[in-house]
Amino acid sequence: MHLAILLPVLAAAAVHGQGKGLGCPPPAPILLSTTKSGVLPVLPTPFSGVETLEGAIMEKGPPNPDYTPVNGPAPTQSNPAGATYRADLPSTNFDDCTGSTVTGSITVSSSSDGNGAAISVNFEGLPDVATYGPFVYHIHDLPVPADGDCTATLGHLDPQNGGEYYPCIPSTPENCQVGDLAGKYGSISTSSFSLDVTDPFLSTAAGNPASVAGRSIVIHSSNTTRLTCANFQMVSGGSNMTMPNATVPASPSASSVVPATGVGAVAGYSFAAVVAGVAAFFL
Ligand SMILES: *[C@@H]1O[C@H](CO)[C@@H](O)[C@H](O)[C@H]1NC(C)=O
Ligand SMILES: *[C@@H]1O[C@H](CO)[C@@H](O)[C@H](O)[C@H]1NC(C)=O
Ligand SMILES: *[C@@H]1O[C@H](CO)[C@@H](O)[C@H](O)[C@H]1NC(C)=O
Ligand SMILES: [Cu+2]
Repeated sequence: MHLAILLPVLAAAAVHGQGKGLGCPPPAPILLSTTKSGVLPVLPTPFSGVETLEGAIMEKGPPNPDYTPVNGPAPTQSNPAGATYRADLPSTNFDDCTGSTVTGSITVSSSSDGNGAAISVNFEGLPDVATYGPFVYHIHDLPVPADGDCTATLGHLDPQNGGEYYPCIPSTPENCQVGDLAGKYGSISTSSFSLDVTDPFLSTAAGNPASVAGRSIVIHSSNTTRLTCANFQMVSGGSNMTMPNATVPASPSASSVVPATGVGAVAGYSFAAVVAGVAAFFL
């Protein structure tokens, strides 16, 4: 069932590499009318489908304080001392339709007392806010492959399977997608952006489903187009691998996603592909 949704998206992703930049122009929106793990795990009522762009829901539903993720609220994490990961944005945008190259980095470290992770964000060169913003950014499930295709990172890090239809409510961050940093800490409305915050739910331990190890960061324009992306790489005290002992869930989505993205061929990251089966696809 998921394959039927996936194929047109992948076809669009292949075609949209032919513009000015790798991801420019972006593909047309696609209607999503069934459940989709990590994006729309539960259908709202009434429901007539939602439009998605590069896998993400373009217009979210109304805030729903009663909604909790399918796997429950996110647990807090005790993180190993000294583990640090950093994602450095590349020198070219995936999508340079905006004419502005986003640069900078995001660092995620075990907090000094081990409770949660310290996040430090420094982005510059964001495009014109009035035209393209506000910008959102997330930790995505899979790493960026060697060709720089940000759509291959699939969806948000979402081990609790909350999906993205109901927007993150910052006062109840345990019910947000773990990787939805913009949802929890605010979207970006300036050309330069810095943030230092401690997130209780993000892990720096390899093998933890909420870990940053082996993941990526993606920055989007306001309509969810993926502007740029980068892999989290181990700086100290951790492991570049994620979910080394995960088992592939017996769902058709997992078997269709893994070979289709080709991520399994990226050395050192192949285990990350199994996460697609338990968490999100695309966005
Ligand atoms: C989304 O925004 C991008 C610029 O970031 C633009 O090129 C594209 O046409 C927009 N797509 C839609 C469907 O509005
Ligand atoms: C993690 O992987 C990246 C990319 O392959 C590499 O640049 C980095 O040195 C690795 N870190 C460690 C500590 O092995
Ligand atoms: C992963 O598997 C290896 C070997 O099969 C085992 O030694 C190790 O304890 C496992 N790690 C976890 C976190 O389950
Ligand atoms: Cu994202």
